[in-house]
Formats: sequence, structure tokens, C-alpha cells
Amino acid sequence: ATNYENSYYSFIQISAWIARIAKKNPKLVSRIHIGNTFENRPMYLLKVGKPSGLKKAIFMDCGIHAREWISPSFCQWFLKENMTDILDNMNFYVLPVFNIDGYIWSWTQNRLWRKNRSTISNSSCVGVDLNRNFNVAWGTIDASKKPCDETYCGSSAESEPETRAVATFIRKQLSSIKAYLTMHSYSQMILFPYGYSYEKTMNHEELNEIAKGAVEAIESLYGKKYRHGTSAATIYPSSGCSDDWTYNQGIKYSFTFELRDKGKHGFLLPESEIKPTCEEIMLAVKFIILELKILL
Ligand code: 0X9
Ligand code: ZN
Ligand code: ZN
Repeated sequence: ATNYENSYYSFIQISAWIARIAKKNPKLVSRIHIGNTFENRPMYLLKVGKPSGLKKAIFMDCGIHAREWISPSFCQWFLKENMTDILDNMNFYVLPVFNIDGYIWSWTQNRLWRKNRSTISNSSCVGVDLNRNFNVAWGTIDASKKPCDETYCGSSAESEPETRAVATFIRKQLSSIKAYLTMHSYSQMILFPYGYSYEKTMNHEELNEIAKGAVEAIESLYGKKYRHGTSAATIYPSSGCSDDWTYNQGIKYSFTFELRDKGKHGFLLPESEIKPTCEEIMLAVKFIILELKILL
């Protein structure tokens, strides 16, 4: 039998799995339609939490970049974990595959595809980098205006239906969403704003402490070393990214995870590494959630 702990799931498998867990746990899990992709596929996010009044929420997305297959695997892992103690006073919004059209393309046509699949007038090239398409310093650093480039940022901020769906949902839920986590690969890092500038945020020290604790939690399990720091200083400066946008919307705990590995397999992380990667990242996410429970 196939299992997402030891094999990657195609989008069909993931969407069947999403429907299944929502149906199996109707009191805890609900499926929310937030929009459609460029190729008109419905985007569902899962809301997880016991129904009880006003609650703080954490938003997590996976698979904004098509080829980073370990990322949707982690969203699945996260959802099945027993979170009962954590759930008591928190809701989770989980988007298992942000870039559905691109993910399917990476399964069927081009394993190393990154962008979405939107067509562009006056160009034969396809796709916008959804992590350059957010409305924050849009089109300035490490973002291309040329449709054939891997970091093409689109014709305008939020030009893409996928970006718009997520941004619209987050804007509507701003009063409850206290943290934003976005899962990428690879390079083993936990990053926080800013990415579009070397400036430090107001709560830089706090974010740094949380990220430091999270990478220590990771190392405690299998000894894997992850780096932490601002995106600009730790990976590279770039603009229009989701984490900087959520931060500037007022979500002061915004983190980008870069999962395994450090380049040996890169995006082609072997299936044997799904389970250990998800286990170590789960420890980091739990650490962050517990910190937030104390802070908020
Ligand atoms: O470049 C990206 O979009 C991310 N790295 S990846 O290799 N997965 O493509 C890093 C984004 C970090 N966040 C910001 N720069 N704000
Ligand atoms: Zn990525
Ligand atoms: Zn490896």
C-alpha cells in the first residue's frame, strides 16, 4: 500500500486524501474553497480545530514551488499528527498544495518545474513564480520581468489567481492569524523577514530566538544542521515573497522553512528521506507553536 510517509503523492492522491480526512473528522477538520488555479482547479485549504469561540490561528502552506515535493508531504504529515493538546486554543489553516497546476506539471512533464502554469500574452513562455508575485517590494530584487525566467514575478502584484486566493483569504482572517509558516526546499534553513531588505524587523531578536530554538529541536532528532536568520542575510535577498507580505500585513511570526537536503539530491530528495524530514520539521513546528502559546 502506498503511504505519504514513504512515497510522494500525486495531486490526485493528495486531493483524495484531503477529502478523506475532512470526511473522517467532520468535527475537527473542514475544507474551505479559497479560489481556483489558472487552469481552473479548485484550491482547498483545511481548517483544523475544535469549534469553540474566537481562537488564534496559524496559517501554513506547502508547495508554492512545484518541484519542491517534500513540502506537500510535510503538510500531509502535519495534518495527521495528533495535535489535540495544541488544538485546544488554536486553529490551523493548512493549504497542502499552493501551486496545484505546477505540481501536476512537475509530475507529468517536467520534474524541475518551479512556477505556476499561467500563459502570458505576447510570450510563448509559461508560468509566474508565485513567491515573487506578492504585493511587497514587488518586482524589485531577485525578480524578473521576463516571462521566460524562473523568477518571473508576473504582470503585477497578485496578478496570479493562486496568489490572489491566498492573499484574499489571509486578509479576511487577519484578526485571527498570528503566525504564517511556508514550506519550501531545499537548503535546510529557517528564515524570517525581511527578504527584500537587509533591514531588521521590529521583533528581530524575538524571531531569531524562536528560529534558533526551532533549529535546535531539529538537530536533536537526527543531528541535521539547519541554519537560521533573515531571508536576505541567510539565503539571498528577494522580493514579492509570501513571508514578507504576511509580515507587513501584521502577522509578526512569519517563517519560511527550507527543508532537506543541502544539495546532494536537491529537489529530488529520495523517498526514504520523507519520514525523517517530516519528523524533524514537526519538532520545529511544535516548538514554534508552543512558543507562540506562551507569547500570545
Ligand atoms: O527564493 C525563494 O522563493 C525561496 N527559496 S527557494 O529555493 N525554495 O525558491 C526563499 C524565499 C525566502 N523569503 C524571502 N526572500 N522573503
Ligand atoms: Zn521554494
Ligand atoms: Zn540524502
